[in-house]
Amino acid sequence: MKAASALTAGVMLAMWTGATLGAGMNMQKSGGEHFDFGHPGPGSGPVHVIHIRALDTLRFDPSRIVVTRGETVKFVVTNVGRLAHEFVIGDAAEQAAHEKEMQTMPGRSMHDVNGISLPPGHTRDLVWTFTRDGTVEYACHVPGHFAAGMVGKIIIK
Ligand SMILES: [Cu+2]
Repeated sequence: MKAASALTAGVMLAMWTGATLGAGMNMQKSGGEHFDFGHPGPGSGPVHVIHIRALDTLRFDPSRIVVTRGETVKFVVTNVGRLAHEFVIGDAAEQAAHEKEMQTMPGRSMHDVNGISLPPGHTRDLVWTFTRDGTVEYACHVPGHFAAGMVGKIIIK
C-alpha cells in the first residue's frame, strides 16, 4: 500500500508539474504542490465567504461562482446529504489526476491542501487565494460522483 501511495503521489506530482510549467509559480504551499491559479490560505486582503452545499443528487449548489483575481475566498461547504462527498478545487488536469487517484485508492483519507472531505452532515471550510484569472473547477471524487457531474466552476476575473 505504501509503495502504491508513493507511486500515485509521484504520478500526480509529475502531472501537476507539467500543468504548471512556465506559469507564475508561488512557493507558499507546503507539500511541494504547485497551483498556477493561487495558493491555500489567506492573502492580505479581505475574505470573501462563499457557502456551497454538496447534494446527494451529485451536484453542488451553486454550481458556478465568480471570484475576483487576488481575492481570498473562504469556501464554507456543507454536506446536506447522507452520502460522503468531498470538495476539491483545481484545474481540469488536477481534477483528472485526483479522479484517477480515487479510482485506484478509494477511501483514502484526504490530505491534499486543495481539498476537504465531507462526511454526511458536516460543514468544513477551505481558504484559498486566487492569484490568476481563468476557470477552475470544484469537484467531488467519491467514486462515481465526478463522472455523474458533481463538479462546479469557479470563474476568476
Ligand atoms: Cu460527492
